[in-house]
Amino acid sequence: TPVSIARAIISVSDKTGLVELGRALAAHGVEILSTGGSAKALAAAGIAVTEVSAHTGFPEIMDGRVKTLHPTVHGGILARRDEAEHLAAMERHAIRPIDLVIVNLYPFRETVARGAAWDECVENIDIGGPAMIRAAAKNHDFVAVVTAPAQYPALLEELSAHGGGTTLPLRRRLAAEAYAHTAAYDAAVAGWMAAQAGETFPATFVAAAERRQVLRYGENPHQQAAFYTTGEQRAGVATARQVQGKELSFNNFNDTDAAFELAAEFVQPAVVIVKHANPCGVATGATILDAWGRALACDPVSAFGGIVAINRPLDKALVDAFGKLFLEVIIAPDATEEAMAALARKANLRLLLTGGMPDPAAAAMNLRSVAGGYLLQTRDARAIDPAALQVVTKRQPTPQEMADLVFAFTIAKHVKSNAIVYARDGATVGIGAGQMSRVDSARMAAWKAEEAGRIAGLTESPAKGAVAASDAFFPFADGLLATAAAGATAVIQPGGSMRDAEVIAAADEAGLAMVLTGHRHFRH
Ligand code: 93A
Repeated sequence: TPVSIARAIISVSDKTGLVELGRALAAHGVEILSTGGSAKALAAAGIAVTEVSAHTGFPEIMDGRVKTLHPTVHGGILARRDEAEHLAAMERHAIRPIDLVIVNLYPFRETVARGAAWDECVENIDIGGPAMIRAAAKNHDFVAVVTAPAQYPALLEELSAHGGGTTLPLRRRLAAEAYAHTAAYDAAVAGWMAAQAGETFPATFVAAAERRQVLRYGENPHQQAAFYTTGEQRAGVATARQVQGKELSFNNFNDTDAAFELAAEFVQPAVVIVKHANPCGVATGATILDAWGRALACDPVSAFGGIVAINRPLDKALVDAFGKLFLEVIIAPDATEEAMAALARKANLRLLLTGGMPDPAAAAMNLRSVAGGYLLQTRDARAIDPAALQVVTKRQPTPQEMADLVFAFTIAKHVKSNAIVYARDGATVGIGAGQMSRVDSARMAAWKAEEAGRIAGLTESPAKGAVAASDAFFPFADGLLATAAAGATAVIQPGGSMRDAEVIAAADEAGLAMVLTGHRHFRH
């Protein structure tokens, strides 16, 4: 049988939907207790409300640090209504039951995010709120707890359906959500404090992430999956608005992230086509339409069912250029009305708009799991430093080759290792990804280029006259020679192998220009 609500406590920082909620509760005959600001907002809307200080007979003290931390409040929340001793204690201490707790916490994360000073961040660590939330969640047999305006509709529906009462299944669900909420809140505080103390890797790692969406399945249909977001405002899959299309799958999230992060590396208009988290075509150009044609030409076969990321607003010309090609997701900072109208015809195609591009140099964490643990590292935010580039061959790269080398190496950073990327005139012409041997990647990329050339009806491989990038050094000359055999004229790689001298000599002998970056980009 539903538990009816005689009394509720409302103490909310986010006052969205507060008045409507208060009205609905009042209509169900609920007595409302509330703290300073919340009480003021309710009273201003003409809703009958009792200040918590009046209820407890104890004032809010210490600038509000102590306002609900009182046995009259916590006893009212925690008392078991089926325990004679608890009921007697309530009687003895004039504690009246509180059957509904509506609390949302001081905006700690938001305060940190806007760059507030230490003291202000600390002041925004909520103590009384989590105490009430945790107490109510513990006593979910009798008490319902709500922590966000997004939960108000479900609560009000429940009250309407059950004569002003709440049912145990809902209270249990809310209790679980409440503990997840306070845990994520404390994790954010812990992470911030560790960061302030200069600790990148605190002794205990806690991820402050909240479930956004349960996905239909994981990487495979027999796996279950969900998407969790950290609240970080980085433009991308977590913050994007989905304008149209089917729900994103686990693989879609992963691939779209890979595509957009790569698109964000370029200043010029750029198009990235991704399959299985690897780019299969990337190009920059005067316009995204120009870039599209050349990105697609790199590997038109793999582009089928691909994810497309661009770093400029999607326009109708590009939508038209997609033609009948089957794509899974498009992610862009924005889109014109015309483009959206044209894309609407492909009802299943997902369109994500992010409102901007993420900073490729931003610091962030990268997490993956292994049996029995997690590996945590700072994200690969490194870019080529033009001043650090070192030409080590007799032949100097031409300015066009140099531009293409930088372009190709930037892409190699986003290709699973071992990665070899051939590029020409701001477009990839062959990508070799994820091979166990670097020579195989070089050969694979050359073969891909040849195939694309054949499809385009060319008489020679597009790799001929292109440049090549390697994500890590060549341990032997064979990988380098494979790029020369494919027709590359210039190569970029980190350098640092024991056999650098041998590799440089081979480059000279093959007439290649070679540039060392001094840093590598493994990606596994
Ligand atoms: O400073 S607190 O940790 N001490 C408390 O006793 C307390 N009780 C509720 N913060 C406390 N709260 C928080 O106040 C709530 O979690 C809510 O975020 C906020 C609502 O304050 P007001 O109603 O004055 O706007």
